[in-house]
Amino acid sequence: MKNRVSDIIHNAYREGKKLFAVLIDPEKCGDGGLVSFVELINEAKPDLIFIGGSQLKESIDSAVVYIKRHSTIPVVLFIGNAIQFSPNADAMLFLSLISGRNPDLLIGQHVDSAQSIKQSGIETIATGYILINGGVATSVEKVSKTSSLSDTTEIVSTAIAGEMLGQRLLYLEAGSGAQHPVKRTIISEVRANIDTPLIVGGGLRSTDMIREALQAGADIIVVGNHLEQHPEELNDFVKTVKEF
Ligand code: 1GP
Repeated sequence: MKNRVSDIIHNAYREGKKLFAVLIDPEKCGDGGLVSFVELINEAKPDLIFIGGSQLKESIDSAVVYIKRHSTIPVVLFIGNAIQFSPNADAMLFLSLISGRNPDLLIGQHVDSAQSIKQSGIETIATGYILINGGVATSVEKVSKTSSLSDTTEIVSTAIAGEMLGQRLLYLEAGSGAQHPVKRTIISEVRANIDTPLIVGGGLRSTDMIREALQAGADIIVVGNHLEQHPEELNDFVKTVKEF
């Protein structure tokens, strides 16, 4: 079953099929919230479940195990530090924060955790993570001690460099709870210059915003914050992506 999530993503990309990933932050959800949210997820059937948080300082293994027991949707670690790691997810976005110049987040933490991640057998997907200015200083910026990018040329150059370095996915991130999502012009400029699946997330709060990101060239849409507050909208969000 190795590389299953990567295959799902790259096959969809080749076929021009867009994907929806719901983001779960176990810290914000709590046990009761997780139980009801997983029920909604099983009804709406998003393509992927991303799980993790930028602040959390403990393993998310129990949440991963719970989801794996109660859902067949692939679970992908999207974690802000090695402490959150769980070997029971289907895959892990192996993130390199290529918009920043913090060596620890470009290669340092990767070296420290490489052997234990390899031993766990989890599928890793090299992902170039690019923070884009979303109108507010996000927790990722604070935790990573890096700044987000605003200049389109710099963003495009960063994405091209990431692709040339072999990143299998590129993630344009406006930050959780961003005031405004990644601009359409930025998505389309990046799309025009790379041939790698493009994840877009941060501040997406409506089906119109999702449609706009897809039209601009996003391949995978990630929504967390808004669905924590309005879980009943999950079905519409998933439908918007599936019907695109
Ligand atoms: C954050 O891109 C994700 O890492 C999703 O952002 O929580 O704002 O949907 P939101």
